[in-house]
Amino acid sequence: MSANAAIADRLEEFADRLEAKDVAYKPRAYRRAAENIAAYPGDVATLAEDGTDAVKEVEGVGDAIAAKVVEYVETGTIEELEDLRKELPVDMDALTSVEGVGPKTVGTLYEAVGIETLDDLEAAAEAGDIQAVSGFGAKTEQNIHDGIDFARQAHERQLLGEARPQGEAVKEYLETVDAVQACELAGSLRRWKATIGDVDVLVGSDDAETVLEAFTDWDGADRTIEAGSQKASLRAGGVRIDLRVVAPPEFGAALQYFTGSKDHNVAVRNRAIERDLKVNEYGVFDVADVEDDDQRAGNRIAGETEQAMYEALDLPWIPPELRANRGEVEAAAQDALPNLVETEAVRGDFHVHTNWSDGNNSIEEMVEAAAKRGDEYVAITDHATGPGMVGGVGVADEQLREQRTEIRAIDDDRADITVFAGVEANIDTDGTVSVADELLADLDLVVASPHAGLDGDGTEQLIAAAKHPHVDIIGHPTGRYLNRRPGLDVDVERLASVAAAHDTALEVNANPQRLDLGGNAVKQAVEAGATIAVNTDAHRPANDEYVRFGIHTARRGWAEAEDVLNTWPIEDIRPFLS
Ligand code: DGT
Ligand code: CA
Ligand code: CA
Ligand code: ZN
Repeated sequence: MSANAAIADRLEEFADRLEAKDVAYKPRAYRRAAENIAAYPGDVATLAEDGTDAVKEVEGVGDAIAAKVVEYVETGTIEELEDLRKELPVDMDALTSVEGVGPKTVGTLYEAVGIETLDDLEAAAEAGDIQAVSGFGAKTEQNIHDGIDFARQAHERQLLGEARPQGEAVKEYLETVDAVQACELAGSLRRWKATIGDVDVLVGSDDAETVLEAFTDWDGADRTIEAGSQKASLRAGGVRIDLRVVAPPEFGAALQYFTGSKDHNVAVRNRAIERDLKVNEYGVFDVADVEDDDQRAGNRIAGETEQAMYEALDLPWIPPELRANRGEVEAAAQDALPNLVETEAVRGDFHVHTNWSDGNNSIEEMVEAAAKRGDEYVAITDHATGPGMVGGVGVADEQLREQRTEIRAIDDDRADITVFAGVEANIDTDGTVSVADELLADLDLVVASPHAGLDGDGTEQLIAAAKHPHVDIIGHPTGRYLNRRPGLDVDVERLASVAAAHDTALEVNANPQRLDLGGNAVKQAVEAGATIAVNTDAHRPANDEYVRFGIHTARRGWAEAEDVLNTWPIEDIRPFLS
């Protein structure tokens, strides 16, 4: 974990524990500070060494919080936090990872039933102790019970958005080591899977010893898990990183093998067998006249590059995102692989928040950030008030009119970028959209998203929204939160064919906590003819980096540039939106 993330984590916990005690306002201030520290481009620990005034440079950090940051950096603990931990000796992180259990619930359940851990929570739910607590009922107890298993499993996998930077950092470091001749990320990280069990890194080198030594010496490592003669594993920022070192002539074979997925590898191996060939992590071998069952037996016909591995099986190279055994080997055999969309093709973003709702920055700042990365258009889509919008972060219809006027003025001022005036409306339990029709008609773009409380699988409500004449994009269609809640079990095929017929795009929300739609769903949507919109749902300029996670998720769904609205030129966007 980076130093900033560690500091932010402590402040988040502080906020949780204050909230558990029902303290007003303060938790929000701590959370805001934590967010800003996590997103701060410099090293906050270095600021802390210069004292509290330096730390106050970070937005949203005042005297009290700055003092705690300095205390934490100097001593490794925060005394007040330690006191709060003693007062409420619960595993806050684990308990709040259960859907529907927030810090306040944790506080209440500790006071009433003495629940400290996930195991306690499960036992209490099974004994009916939770429904006996005032303010809880049998339904709440059942929901909590249902959420426990999911929370347990989820805790074991890392988000792509967290693991990818770790993998890239270690790769960048290894590439500076002389003995390293080739280095690639492999495994689920190379396939851009939404969650990652561990990070796999592959190095081609004749000097494994030196490479492994450099690896375990990496200063991003927290500790070494194991180290052998050809491979080692370490823990860094909460992620396990496995490194394997292979001889350069076998690098391509190892890369193909360790990229997976297992199912893809099985399909590739079967194709080899049909051709009297053998594929494994050492190469492709002609085994027509070979009895020997040694792994390297036979006449090696490929191994140094991945390209050659596939070529030996009469296949073009298959992009890693497609390697899931969902028809990619058959498509490759017929030379019918999709021409996948690239991050560089993105021209704009259709889902951005500002401080008019729960975003962190002004409209001007968000527009400037989009222009700076070279976007040709951006849509400002703050939350509308309505069902599912807790805490009053939504913008009422009247203010939306005002905001539209302001956005139009900013758009007129800027020659370099087109700014669309939009809104993110809620899809209600009956499929209606939470903003007055005549206002929707006056906006350039409407994102309609499910936020809370949709019944059943949500398909009917989403379809109703997709048919709405003013809705342009269905935002994060399943509402999933990776590792936190599974989301609606939407019939994507049906939704997508309606969306296609009504010129409504389906979003790939690129926030690494969501990646919604996910790869499988994108594939169904694209096959049904729907257009995909890859959006950051940015709440601050730094959320820029989400774009690539969204695009690679779209690639997992076989999306080509023309399937993705954000790659279209503005002349084509306008008719799609109107
Ligand atoms: P993860 O780490 O759970 O997110 O998923 P992967 O795909 O990274 O899986 P991992 O780290 O266990 O192994 C990396 C790759 O190595 C995997 O994608 C395919 C290959 N691999 C590992 N074990 C086997 C195996 O038993 N059979 C085959 N065919 N391939 C394997
Ligand atoms: Ca892995
Ligand atoms: Ca692994
Ligand atoms: Zn949003």
